[in-house]
Amino acid sequence: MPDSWPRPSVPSLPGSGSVPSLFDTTTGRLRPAAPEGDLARLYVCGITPYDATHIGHANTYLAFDTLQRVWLDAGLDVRYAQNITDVDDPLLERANATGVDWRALADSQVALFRADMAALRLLPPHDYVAVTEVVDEIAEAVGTLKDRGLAYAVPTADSAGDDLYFDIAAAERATTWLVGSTTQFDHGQLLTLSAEHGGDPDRAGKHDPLDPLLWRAERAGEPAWDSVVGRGRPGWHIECSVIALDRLGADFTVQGGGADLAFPHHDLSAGHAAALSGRPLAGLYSHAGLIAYQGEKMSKSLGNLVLVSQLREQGVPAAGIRLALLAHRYRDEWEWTEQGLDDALARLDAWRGIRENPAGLRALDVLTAVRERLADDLDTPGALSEIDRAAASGVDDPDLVRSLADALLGIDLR
Ligand code: 5CA
Ligand code: ZN
Repeated sequence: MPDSWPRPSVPSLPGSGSVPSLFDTTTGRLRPAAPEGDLARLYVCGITPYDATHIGHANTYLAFDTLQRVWLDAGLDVRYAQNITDVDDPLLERANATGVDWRALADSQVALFRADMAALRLLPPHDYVAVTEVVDEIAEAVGTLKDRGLAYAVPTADSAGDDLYFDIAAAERATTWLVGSTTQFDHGQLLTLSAEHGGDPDRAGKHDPLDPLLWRAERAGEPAWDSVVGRGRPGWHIECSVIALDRLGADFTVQGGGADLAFPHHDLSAGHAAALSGRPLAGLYSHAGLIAYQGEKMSKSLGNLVLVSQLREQGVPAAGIRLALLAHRYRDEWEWTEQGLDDALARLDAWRGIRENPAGLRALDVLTAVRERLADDLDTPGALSEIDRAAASGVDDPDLVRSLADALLGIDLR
């Protein structure tokens, strides 16, 4: 398993906070993000390492960092798993286009990502799993689906083997999962989203246009592994189902990622997991809003990127980057601007200057207010405004405010 990154310290605070409510993509409502026992289990989809961490990625990982901090403050234990999609079409295309070996490209970008995550003081996953480490497990899962009649072969023109697809209709008969059921989308939207996010609704020979690829038979010039389902490489959704089931078990607490993953990725991962385990993948599906820049969604494919590493090289403190992101509700969609960063740096200065004032706010009241805000669907803008008020008026115990900013928001003011 690749190393994740060093764990930042999390100060303990007096008393405890509440288990938060989160917006649930399945129902379109707020629901308690509560485990059955004392262990909250979280899976957040990791990067496809062909370009370094941009502000959109940072926002998504920060959302689920905040969730973990709130869980820890509520007295829960947390088990957190994240994957690395280190073999997939966009990575291989970028490697080919730039003449770099795909493994070297992935290694360099994962190293940069880890350095960015550490600098941003994001809590590291306990399980950080690259797809190339678990190809055998994924192939075995695909074989199981095939044995159960939930996968079928589609012949390929240009290779010896067959591609394997997930049979959505058969899986719907065999489980309680229905395609799209973890989302609010209608069937037409599912088709559009499938085509936009790695699916191939027009591929001939499929039973249903939405059926996703489970295993891609070897093509000339592409990496491939020998396996129980032939020589090839894993499809996308099955990687996360298998890693999550293996590391967290079925029906874990929260499945997280950016809003672009709600369909097809998380929904079809849930379908695969239901077909493999007979249980739901997760209790709650949570999605962070997509960050735009220069009028369009920030994306590696469009190239309109603000990289965390560039900001760090320019000397922007990581706490300033965090505050620029935390000034927005995690699931809002918004555009990154220089002004937003300047405002965050001014706020960081104000917080660093918080003074002791026996006649000012009580730090314990600030803590209570921040906890209430965060328990309400991670309302970080609300939490920030509570600390703004404390910084403006002074508090009886500035150390407690510094500790709560660190523990709950990951902002180091010392
Ligand atoms: N490897 C897959 C997930 S298994 C993947 O989507 N990789 S990624 O590198 O494209 O994205 C990593 C994470 O960042 C995903 O959760 C994705 O939803 C999120 N993300 C990508 N672009 C943005 C953006 N502009 N704003 C917010 N989050 C984003
Ligand atoms: Zn994923």
